[in-house]
Amino acid sequence: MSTSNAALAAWVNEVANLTKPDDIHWVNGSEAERDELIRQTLASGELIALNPETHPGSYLHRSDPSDVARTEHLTFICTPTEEEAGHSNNWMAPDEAHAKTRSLFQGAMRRRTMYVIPYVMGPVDSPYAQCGVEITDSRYVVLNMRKMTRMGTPALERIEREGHFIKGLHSLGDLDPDRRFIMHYPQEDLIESVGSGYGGNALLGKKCHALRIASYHAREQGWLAEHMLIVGIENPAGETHYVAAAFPSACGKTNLAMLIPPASQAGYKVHTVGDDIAWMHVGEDGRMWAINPEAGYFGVAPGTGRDTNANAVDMLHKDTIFTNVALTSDGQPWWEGLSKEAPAGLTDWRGHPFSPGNGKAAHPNSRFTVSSHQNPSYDPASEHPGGVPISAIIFGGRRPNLVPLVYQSHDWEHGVYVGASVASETTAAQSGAVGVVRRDPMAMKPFCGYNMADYWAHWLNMGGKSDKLPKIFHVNWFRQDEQHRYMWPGFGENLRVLRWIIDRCEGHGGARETPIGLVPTDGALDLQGLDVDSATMKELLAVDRAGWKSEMNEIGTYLDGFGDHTPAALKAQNRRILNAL
Ligand code: OXD
Ligand code: MN
Repeated sequence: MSTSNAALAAWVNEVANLTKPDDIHWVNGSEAERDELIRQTLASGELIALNPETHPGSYLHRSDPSDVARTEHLTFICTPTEEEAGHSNNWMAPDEAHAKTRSLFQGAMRRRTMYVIPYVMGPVDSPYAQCGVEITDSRYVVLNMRKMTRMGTPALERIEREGHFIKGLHSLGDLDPDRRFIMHYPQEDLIESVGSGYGGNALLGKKCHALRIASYHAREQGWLAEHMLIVGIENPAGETHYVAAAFPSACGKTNLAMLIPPASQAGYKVHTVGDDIAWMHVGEDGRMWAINPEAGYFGVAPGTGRDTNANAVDMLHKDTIFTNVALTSDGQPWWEGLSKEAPAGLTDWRGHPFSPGNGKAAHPNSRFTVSSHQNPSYDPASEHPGGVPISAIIFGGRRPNLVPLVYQSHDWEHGVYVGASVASETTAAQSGAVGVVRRDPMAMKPFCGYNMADYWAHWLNMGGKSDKLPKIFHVNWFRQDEQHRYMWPGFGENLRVLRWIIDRCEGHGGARETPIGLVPTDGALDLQGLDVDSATMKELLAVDRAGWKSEMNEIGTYLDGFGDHTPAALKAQNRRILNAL
């Protein structure tokens, strides 16, 4: 196979001349192709077959132990000036970056096959979808891209029709962290990733294309590319509201997207459109419409169990690729949280007999890759070319202290301020220290493809496009008491908070004014049958003025750090709230 698109043919040629693969394979997405890839990866040891009775079509991949998470310090935005990338990104001049990667890609695919993967982010016939081509020497990447994107022949056909595509070049290189780079050239529509096989670094359609490159174009073209789940909540009367929610990595986006209503919320249904990324456009009717550019989930396994996310457990029993989970003696995947006790005879994620003194059985950032069609709560509206209408945008983070369970912004501009000031404890999804509170505006700190402050200005501009935009909220499921116990039960019970949010969007739902925003009045949240005492509830909804003053001062300093680029409107919001406090 090859292509009638001259630019694509020339680029593939150029890459082959540089990387010197033994073979070039154009990925068509067929089942025969998948079967052959699986045969080869089983033979090479890249995949281990799981128990075919309990987990048909499912495999375990053990990555290099130094390659288990996104490496933000090795991720660069390569714009002509450093200012365009902004100080929350790592920047490298395009010439320097090209020179570095050129030497690393030189001959990197010798004795390997080079796979050319045409893919579409979004429903294949959506006007909001975008095409890309990833070239990789990793069969694991090809098999993951099959689940995470719409790829193969239909994607190539769209590229040949439209001509335009984002280029992504990936090689495992030698997996040496000292020779690992994830480079983004937004002005060249190009991504180069070398030295890592980890999802966020290697499945280039996801963070690299659908967030970093797409966010850059979204600003030019007047839409939003966001690190957000999309979920529909259907009430007992059969009306569905969709919300989009941004949380930093490993804060439960997948769980919220697949929420199962608890017994007390009978009659409600939850429909999953996406668990990680939303592309949102203002439609002709003035509402915001969102598509999920992805076709699968690359979810965090630990903590996923029948009591926390039964839909996820149910969707992982076939046709799933697991990465860095533990293995039971009868060939089933296992991770902390799947069951209370670790089964006897477990093999840990490194392939050693599990011993509790030796760390976790599954890596804390171990993952599953699965097609979204396997999710019992999958929403067929995910395939609508025009997307789904969004009623509310929700920001959140992991905040053990201070931040209430939920509050609503006064208006769009205040909502942008709320998004810009999101902070959260770091997790195992990125390499580095875990549990440190850092600012993660709109949960986009690791994913914004240009200057973060210009991104805020773009968000503010979007506010002028319509008076029917979603209302903006902030939630915090992670408040802890003095004994470090979670104060809010979370998971399915979060539906109670989503219902208040939807009530607010419909123009009812009790709320009281506070300097930081609107919080539910007594009785406005449905607490029936909930095991949280009233003192705890009061604390979860309280606004601690002294604590918020220092938070606002910190946010002010943070905003100032972006110099002239920081929109005046955000500084004014900061002053307004400080005065009110
Ligand atoms: C992810 C992440 O994998 O945000 O989605 O790290
Ligand atoms: Mn994510």
